Amino acid sequence: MSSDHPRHLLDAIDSPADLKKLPESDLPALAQEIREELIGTLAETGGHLGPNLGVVELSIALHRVFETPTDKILFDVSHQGYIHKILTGRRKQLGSMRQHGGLNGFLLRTESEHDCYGAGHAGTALSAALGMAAARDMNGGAEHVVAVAGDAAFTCGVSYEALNNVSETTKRFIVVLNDNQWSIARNTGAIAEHLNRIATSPAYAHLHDQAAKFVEWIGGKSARQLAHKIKSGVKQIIGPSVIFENLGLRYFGPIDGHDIPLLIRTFEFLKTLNEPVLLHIMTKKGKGFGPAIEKPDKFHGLGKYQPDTGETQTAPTPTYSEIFGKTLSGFADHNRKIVAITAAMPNGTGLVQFASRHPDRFYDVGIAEEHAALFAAGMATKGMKPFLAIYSTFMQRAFDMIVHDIALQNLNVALCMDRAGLSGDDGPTHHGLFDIAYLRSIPGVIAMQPKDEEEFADMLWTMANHHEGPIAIRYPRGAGTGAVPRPTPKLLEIGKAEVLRHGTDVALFGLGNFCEVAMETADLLEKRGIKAAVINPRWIKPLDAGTLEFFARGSRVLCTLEDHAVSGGFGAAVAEHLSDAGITTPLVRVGWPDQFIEHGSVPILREKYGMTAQAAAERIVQSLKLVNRKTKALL
Ligand SMILES: Cc1ncc(C[n+]2csc(CCOP(=O)(O)OP(=O)(O)O)c2C)c(N)n1
Repeated sequence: MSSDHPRHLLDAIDSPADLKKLPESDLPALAQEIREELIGTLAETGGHLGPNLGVVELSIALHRVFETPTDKILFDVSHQGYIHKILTGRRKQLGSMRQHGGLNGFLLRTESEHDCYGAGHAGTALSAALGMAAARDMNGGAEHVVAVAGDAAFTCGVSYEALNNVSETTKRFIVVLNDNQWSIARNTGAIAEHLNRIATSPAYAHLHDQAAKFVEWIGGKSARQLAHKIKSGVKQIIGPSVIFENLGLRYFGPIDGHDIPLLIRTFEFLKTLNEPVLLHIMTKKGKGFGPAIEKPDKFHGLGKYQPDTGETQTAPTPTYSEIFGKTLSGFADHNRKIVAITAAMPNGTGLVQFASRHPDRFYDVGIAEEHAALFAAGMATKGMKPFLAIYSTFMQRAFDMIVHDIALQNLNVALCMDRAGLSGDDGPTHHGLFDIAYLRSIPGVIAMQPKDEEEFADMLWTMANHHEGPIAIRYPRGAGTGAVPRPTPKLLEIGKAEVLRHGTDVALFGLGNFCEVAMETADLLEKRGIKAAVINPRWIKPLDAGTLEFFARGSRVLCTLEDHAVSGGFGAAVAEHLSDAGITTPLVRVGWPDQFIEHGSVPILREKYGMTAQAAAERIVQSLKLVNRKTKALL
């Protein structure tokens, strides 16, 4: 059911002002309509269903009480911002979500004046909101600043860095801790445990009943009393406020995050305070959709599904992530030193099998990439072989740890960058287009990318048997060519490329998943009478200097192709090498241009940005023409 479906209450809402016109008694029914709309539309577009179903009431209450765009509401990660989009005039575009030219799956400052801050990575909301509050105070502004963050955002170190500065920065600041006990998988760590004790406490259940009755009774006249009751009630539970109160925020809650009148009264009260506050609300991820409640991890973010049953189609070919998990788990059967570390992505990185087979050597450290890298470094000093599996885009967080801790101390950490390359519909916050640039400048780091799944397993085996310092691998989202890994993987020679096809006019170096594109390009060139060699470089660092120079000296034009930003990428490494070696063979570099690439399907974006075999062949032909002209001019 899409947004074309008539919905009595929702049809009347095109802005937060419209929401404010509805009688409060209609709001629960509005929440129901929004849930139906989300479940129906996302069944066709895919997206972050579970997190959004959990914040329907919260989003309504926030927009009922606060005035965006004047007031600022920041959503951490912002994957739960769909209702905010619906309520701020974007309902009709909901069906275009995550498609090229349609709504982004996260919040973007360029998409709406109501999106005061964009995000996609976790843990950014509190610090950014605090910056806004400080600037407001400096300017003498009156607006409210509200940061909404999930319980897993509180596994991010940076959230505490923000809290550490709140009391000395501002007096007016509202943090909403949306506690559903789930990250993508179940939330982990001592903080999660602490929050869980509150949620499961019988005193909380009692308090919740009391609060609901209280709201009915006061009819909204004495919100201050209510808030005090909530506050003193919670103290009876376990004194959970201690952590936050000692950091200088007054703690309120926990309250039921699905109780709209209670949320409204509470926000109205919090608005009046002249001190930083943290409101702890309890919500259910996936509320209103049985399959999402049953499997919160699967329904955190997913592709198309059946709106009645939640059924999804499983891909016929295993993904790189699945092969990673299965292969590493197999290696760990025979090598007690192998340890797997993930930062809150056990499913995404394919490590679920490893976790159940080797629970004593599996660590989910929460959304804490910096800590994960340091933790791996520490393990490596004791002779362990940690495999750090993190998406390329999130590994950016750990850059300093890779430089200062892992590489500088030459520690045996295997850096596994999943989702390297274009991530497609998630958009610019999630594309893994910078990892070659940030890794290849670090002394001592070895980096590689496989052309297919068979070579992937060989590379993982090579990593497991490398004991001389950091070694990194990047691999794309989804499946590759479908090449099945051999039963016994092969040890690869570090720094040795693979020549797949010979040709004397042009040499194509197709890195990783772009090896296939290079092959296609060679076919297209062949049809035009141009003979092209195709090389699978395998190694980003060290480059196979011998093979590169051999083809550079023997060809009229060189071409590099990669699923990475063209600046600082593999092609840039080749250009630097050629320049240093005094080789002047023209080089065509195919890579993503020096700009942030929007969201959309991979084929559409490849076409748009000239990342296809046709576009590469055309550029090569033009370059050859130029060479021919120059050659003739010289004769
Ligand atoms: C730095 C970083 N690492 C990992 C992720 C992947 N990720 C997206 S949402 C999410 C879980 C968020 O959980 P929580 O903050 O509790 O919000 P909820 O989805 O439960 O509403 C994770 C791990 C990310 N977005 N950013």
